[in-house]
Amino acid sequence: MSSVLRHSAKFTTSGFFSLLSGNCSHGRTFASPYFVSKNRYSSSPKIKVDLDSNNGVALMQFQSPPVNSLSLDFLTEFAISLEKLELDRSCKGVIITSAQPKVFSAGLDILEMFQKSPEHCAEFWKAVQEMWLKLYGSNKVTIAAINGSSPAGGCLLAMCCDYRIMADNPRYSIGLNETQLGIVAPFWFKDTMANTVGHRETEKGLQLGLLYSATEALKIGLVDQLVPEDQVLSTATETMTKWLAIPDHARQISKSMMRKPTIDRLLANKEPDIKQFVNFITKDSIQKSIGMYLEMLKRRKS
Ligand code: CO8
Repeated sequence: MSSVLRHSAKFTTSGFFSLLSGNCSHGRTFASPYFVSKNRYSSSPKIKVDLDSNNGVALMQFQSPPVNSLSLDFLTEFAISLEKLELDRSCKGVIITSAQPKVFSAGLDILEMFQKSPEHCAEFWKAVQEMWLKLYGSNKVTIAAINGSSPAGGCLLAMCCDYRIMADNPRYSIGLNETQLGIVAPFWFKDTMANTVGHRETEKGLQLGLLYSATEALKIGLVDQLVPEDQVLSTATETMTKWLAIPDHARQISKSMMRKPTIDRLLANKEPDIKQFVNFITKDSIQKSIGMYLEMLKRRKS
């Protein structure tokens, strides 16, 4: 299944670029007997997508136990789902949330970077790049409904959205904690964070690998709003209505104006970025750090 998905996924970066070129086509939706106004857009093993035909809002729910880690299969499904929505004119906005308790996403699947061949690491990193290019460059209004912890790649994913609503729960944290694993967030993770919270907070957050509590995240602007856990999704829906009230072309062009220079930087450096990742991640010392981190995760559990 995953190899089929991988082969069918010849991605182009849509979003802003299709807006500029006017290249847009209709996607197909599939009626579900379980939803009156919602179409079960897709229900792949790891991500469920429902599109509400009344308001054009898609709900993308991560359902990859135990912690929605971003494996190669997950990233491939994510890119395909988002591409389908991107090409569907009836879809106006996407709310991203988790169907797993306590975790929005644990970030990149560490096992994809541990004791793997350079070829595998390269393929994995390309999928991470595609996830970021598609989500950060999406023409749709994107809202992260963060109903659990969201470290590292999970934080990146949330930062790619236009607006972030987080559950007001002291047990949840969010941030780019890569240095705690002995690894370094690449320049486009750093750029995304700097674009979200500014240079100084990014400098501190990245060096110390800070995971912020929900309250701290709100204070530095890493999330836009905290609400009780049971209101995360309803608040996301209300917020979406406000964003969708803005004329779409004006909003899209404004978004593009803000994000395109950052996107262009990765587009111009995709291959060197992959090479750099592979060289770095396959080093013995880095593999040792990752191994120790995995051990720590297991020990913490017991
Ligand atoms: N990848 C793979 N497996 C994971 C991950 C992950 N990111 N996170 C957790 N798991 C596994 C655990 O090892 C555990 O496995 P097992 O059941 O076999 O022991 C299982 O998932 C459940 O984990 P927990 O018991 O810890 O679940 P909790 O609900 O208690 O906690 C958390 C959930 C808070 C998400 C916690 O699991 C956690 O902190 N995980 C680590 C998150 C993390 O540090 N992620 C960083 C990933 S690196 C990244 O995203 C960017 C890398 C950029 C690379 C740049 C290189 C150049």
